[in-house]
Amino acid sequence: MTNDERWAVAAGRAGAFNAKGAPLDVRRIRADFPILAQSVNGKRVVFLDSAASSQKPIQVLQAMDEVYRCAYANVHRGVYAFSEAATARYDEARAKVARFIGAPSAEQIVFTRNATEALNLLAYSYGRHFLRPGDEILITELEHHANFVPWQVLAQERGLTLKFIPITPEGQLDLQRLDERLTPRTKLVSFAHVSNVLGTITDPRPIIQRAHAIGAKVIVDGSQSAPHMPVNVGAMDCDFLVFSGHKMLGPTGIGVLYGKRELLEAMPPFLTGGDMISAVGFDGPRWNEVPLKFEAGTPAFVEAIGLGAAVDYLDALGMEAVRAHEREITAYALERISEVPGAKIVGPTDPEIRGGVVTFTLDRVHPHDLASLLDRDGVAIRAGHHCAQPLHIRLGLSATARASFYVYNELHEVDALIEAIYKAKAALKR
Ligand code: C6P
Repeated sequence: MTNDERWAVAAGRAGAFNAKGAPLDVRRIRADFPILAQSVNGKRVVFLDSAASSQKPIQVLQAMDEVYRCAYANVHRGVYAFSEAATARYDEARAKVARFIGAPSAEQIVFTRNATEALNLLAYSYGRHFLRPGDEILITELEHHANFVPWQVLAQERGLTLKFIPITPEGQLDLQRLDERLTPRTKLVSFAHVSNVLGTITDPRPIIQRAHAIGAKVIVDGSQSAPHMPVNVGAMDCDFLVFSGHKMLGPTGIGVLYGKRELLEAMPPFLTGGDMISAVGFDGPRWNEVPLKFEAGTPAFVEAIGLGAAVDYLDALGMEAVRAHEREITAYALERISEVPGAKIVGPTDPEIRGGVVTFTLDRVHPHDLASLLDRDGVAIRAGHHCAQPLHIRLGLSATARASFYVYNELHEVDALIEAIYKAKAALKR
């Protein structure tokens, strides 16, 4: 096999596939994830924490392994074969990500370390350059800390006002209150497309339209949507979209910032150094073109190539099918968990407006105790505030338990979760 043929296999072209509109073939998918065959405490692992970070298929592992074995050299620097091959694959990964989210061009995809870094980049570069004392930033009560703290810091530093769209008792954004929260001083609106705690799917379009009508720019945090459903930046008309590779079958250390070209071009760099300049003299630097202006230093190009393979994998499954699968498993989990005495679902109970995240509390059982007891049965869930403490304050809860699903989860894993919950209740005499 030539290197190029190996590459074609590794890049996922020979991986899982799905006829358009067909349901996911989960058994076949699971065969691509070696880790799912592992045992934990003598039990076959039931991995229900993909909202924190997903598992990786062999196609992604092979794509990265292949670069290290066959085409590894620093990108954008060498004029020799390895460097040119690595650069071509890095550029190809950028183009795949652009296509995946419907971006008009690959240059509008900036690779970052993760969604958190992308949001910090926006706060530093866009926020510090374009916002003035007295301006307002509008976020929501359900944001992850990554879409909360950078704006709190910026607001304190620059004399800005941070405002919040409240949530309804059902756990949706209260859009009745949007118009009163949007004022002529609102310059930036930033919100999660899907909540990592409530699972709530927010239709971004009405918020974006109303924000644009008063001249504000809009950031969509796609960390919990881009991995799980079709996301199209053109249809949304958002100004920026951020997400992380590690939640969508890709490796850690690679994230994405999409931006409208004119905004990216107008923004100053975030980090400075090599690669992000076009020239440096003793009198000062000149910035490189976007997106390289925002990618200082040697980028995580092997990870970007891994993300490209993850995008191939998801594309082959079809994002409609991914969403349909998660809707089905979420509906089943909502139903089964609600039947457990003392269990309360946190967030919307309608799977149509809920991503593949089911958060709950169990009467007189601390979520951490529950998660530890479930682990004895090989069931991995997350417990805590899920980096959304303000939301938990608003809900009057210190911690919650969360099961989250992805392409490799099966309905019977929800049964395993329920069985383990009953065992935990019995062990705690609840
Ligand atoms: N949520 C969870 O278990 P990073 O850490 O940068 O890859 O992603 C940050 C982030 C931003 N927005 C949302 C909506 C998120 O859910 C996350 C990450 C994980 O819920 C880890 S705390």
